[in-house]
Order: sequence, then structure tokens, then C-alpha cells
Amino acid sequence: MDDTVDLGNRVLNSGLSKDLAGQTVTVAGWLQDTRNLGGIAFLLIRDRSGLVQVTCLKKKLGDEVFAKLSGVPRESVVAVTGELKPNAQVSTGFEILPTAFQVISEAGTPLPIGVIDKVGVELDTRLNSRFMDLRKPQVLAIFKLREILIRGMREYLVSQRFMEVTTSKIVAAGAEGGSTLFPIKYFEQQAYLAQSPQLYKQMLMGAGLDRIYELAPAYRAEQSDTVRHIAEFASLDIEMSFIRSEEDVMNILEGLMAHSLETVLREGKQYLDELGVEVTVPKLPFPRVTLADAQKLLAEAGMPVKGDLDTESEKKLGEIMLEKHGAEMYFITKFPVEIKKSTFYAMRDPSDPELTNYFDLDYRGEELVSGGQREHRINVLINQIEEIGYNPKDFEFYLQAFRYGMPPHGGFGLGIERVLHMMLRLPNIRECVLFPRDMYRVVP
Ligand code: AMO
Repeated sequence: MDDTVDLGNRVLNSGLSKDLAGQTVTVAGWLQDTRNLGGIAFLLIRDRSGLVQVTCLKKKLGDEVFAKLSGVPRESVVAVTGELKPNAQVSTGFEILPTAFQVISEAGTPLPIGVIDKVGVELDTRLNSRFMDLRKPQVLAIFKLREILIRGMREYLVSQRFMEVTTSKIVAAGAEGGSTLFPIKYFEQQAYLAQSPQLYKQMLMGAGLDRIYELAPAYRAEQSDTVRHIAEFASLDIEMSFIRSEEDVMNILEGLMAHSLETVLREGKQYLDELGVEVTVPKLPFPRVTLADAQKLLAEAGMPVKGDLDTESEKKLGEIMLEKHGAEMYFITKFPVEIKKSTFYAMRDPSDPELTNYFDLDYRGEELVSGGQREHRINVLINQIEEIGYNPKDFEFYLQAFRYGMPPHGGFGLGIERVLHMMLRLPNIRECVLFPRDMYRVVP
């Protein structure tokens, strides 16, 4: 038995099938499990595409080699060359009979967490050893689906002539209120991590870019420890010009959600099955309910709320919308100025100055998106900045873009992890981030 393997010939496990019977193949990956039955041992090798069985016969390999191969610790990285042989008893329909076997990197024991053990492990423990946790197919499935979802979103935005941009995440002023800003020392100045590309998206409308999107991290110093807040999330932001009202923005958002969920269903079935979840593509148009009507519905259901919806009433509204409209996704529109006051850039409803042209998109009771029509008239915008006690001078870099020709525009910010959290019915949003950040976690 050769103990070196030429990795140049390596193929993914998913590239093998019983059609390759009799051929010599090379695979490499993590040794997931070994079943040693005395005269025969089955080694399961996992790569990102799936599992392959390597069958070792003591008679053929000799005692010493057989003992060595069947004694390699679980989760070691190994490479194997051997003959592919059909075998109806193996779930893939074939096995590999090794002619060369190399232990590339031996795993220590015991493992920090098991990869195949069914014992429930706390999320915190899993996150502490995330590299190992990610080896589990059910965990990997979340990130495969994340990638498919994002691909669907990009595809849709490109089809609607949106241009991808990248804006700085180091900023001099917040856009979403001071309480969740992360201050950073930036050379000799005070700066912050961007909570949202808000002000930059709008400046790009002043630059004439017309339709843009950005997918980038956004930072929030969230002081509360909840299952739906993280300190760093992936924000999909869009901004578009020459809109008639927020309805034009909502139409894009509906199309985006329907197309991306369709993509997930079409291309991610195997991963949804791995997680045991079913996803339904939302029908267009999504129901729209004003915040005032949502409050009425909640009062009728015995849960009166004044002002903005809290977590519990959002959840309840999700149940009501499902029951009343059969809708998992719906818009809450016409947020009052009182609630959106800190959103100084929000346009107020021309027919009712108490209301804004702002909306949320909720998915089964959780907010995925906030957006609306922006105020593009500089004088009104300056008034709104002053109304909440900010100094327009601090926003001069932004206001400049409104002085020399700014079209009517609007957009939204969507939390990617929120979509996954609800779509995959996961208990905690942290499951949708490779290396999540929160009040207590900054490693790994
Ligand atoms: P908002 O502050 O509502 O709006 O954020 C938009 C969306 O971002 C997601 N999100 C979060 N996800 C996880 N953890 C968090 N701590 C967190 N905070 C926000 C949510 C939310 O709906 N500038 C506006 C957007 C716009 O008007 O274009 C903004 O940032 O899914």
C-alpha cells in the first residue's frame, strides 16, 4: 500500500458514480467514521459534496496496514486512491478499494464537538468550535442556502438594471440613531462603523447612478441579547431614483423576495431536505396593511399596542396575516412621523403630515426590511435633521449632494440573516452567520 497520494488527480465525492466501475479514482477529505468488523473495515470520507465509502479488507492489505487504516482518528484529513467497485449495499451504489492511503493531517482526540454524534450541543459550545460545527452537513446546508438566496437576489437586481456598489464602512456620522453606533479611533479623529450605507446610497442618487445595490456588513451596537439581533449583519441595500412613491420601491422588493425564494426552492432542495424545512414562494402582490390598521387588528385580537409594534405584537400580526390573507410576507405601511422621527431622511406623506412614506416588510412576524421614499428637498431635509436635535453641519458632506440636483428617490435595507432565520425556521439568528458577533462574542 502506497502511503502517498497524488492530489492532482483528486475528484469531489459527488463526481463519482458506479458508472466509473473498474477505474482508479482519488478522493480526499475528512474521515467521518470507521466501522471495523474484524476482517473488513469501512471508512467514510466526507468532502463538501458528500460521503464516499472506502472498504479495507484485512486479507488483501495485511494485518499491519489494515490496523493502521482502521485506526486513523475520526476527522483526520486523508486522501485515498483506489479502484471504484459497484456495491448495491452501499447507499451511493459503490465503494473504493484502496491502493494508496495518506493521512495528511491527523485529528487530535477527543474532538471539541462531535460531527456525527446525535447528542444535542448548546449553540454557544458549537460556536466556540465553529470550524468543527461547520463540518456537519445540516450546518453547511444553512450556508449553501445562504449562498443560493443571495445569488437569487443578485440575479433579480441585475435583471432590473441595478448596479452593484461598495461604500465605506468607516463613517463620520451615524444614520440610524446614536445608541447603536460603534465608535472607533480613526487616526486622530472620531469615527464609527457604518450602521447602514444610507447616506452614501442617497449621495449616489445625487451622482446620477439611478439604481444601485450593495451587499455588505452593517454594524449595530445592540445592547439587547435576543435571538434576532446581532452586532454585525449582512445588509442588502438598494436605492432607486425617479420613483413616484414608496410603492415603486415595494414592487422591486416583492419581486426580489419572490425570485430569490424561487431560486432557493429550485436550486437548494437537497439542503432544505437536509434541514427538514419547507419553503413557500410568496405570491405577488404581498398584502399591505397600514400601521394604524395593524394596530386595529391587534386590538381586535386582544393585544392592543400604542406606537410601534414590539416583538410580541409583531409575532401576533404574523399569525393574523397568515390566517386572514394566507400570507407569510406582508408590508406594514405608513409609519407615523412620531415613530420614524430619528429617520430624518424619511419623506412625510404629502396627504397627511403625521405619516411617512415608510414601510417594513415582515415575514411570519419578524421584520426583514425597512425602507421608503426619502426626502429629496434640501430645505425640508434640513428641518427634519434639526427637529431631532442633530446639527446639519455634521451632515454637510451628505447635504451637499442635495444642493445641485437630487431626483426623487427611495430604497430599503434588508437583513440577510433575518430572511434565513425565518425561512429556515431556525431558533437563533446566530445560526445563519459563520462567525457571529454579539454583546458577548468577538471570537472566533
Ligand atoms: P433598519 O435599521 O430598519 O433600516 O435596518 C434594516 C434591516 O436590517 C436588519 N437589521 C438587523 N439584522 C440583524 N441584527 C440586527 N441588529 C439588525 N439591525 C437591523 C433588519 C432590518 O429590517 N437605513 C435603513 C434602511 C433603508 O431605509 O434603506 C435601515 O438601516 O432586517
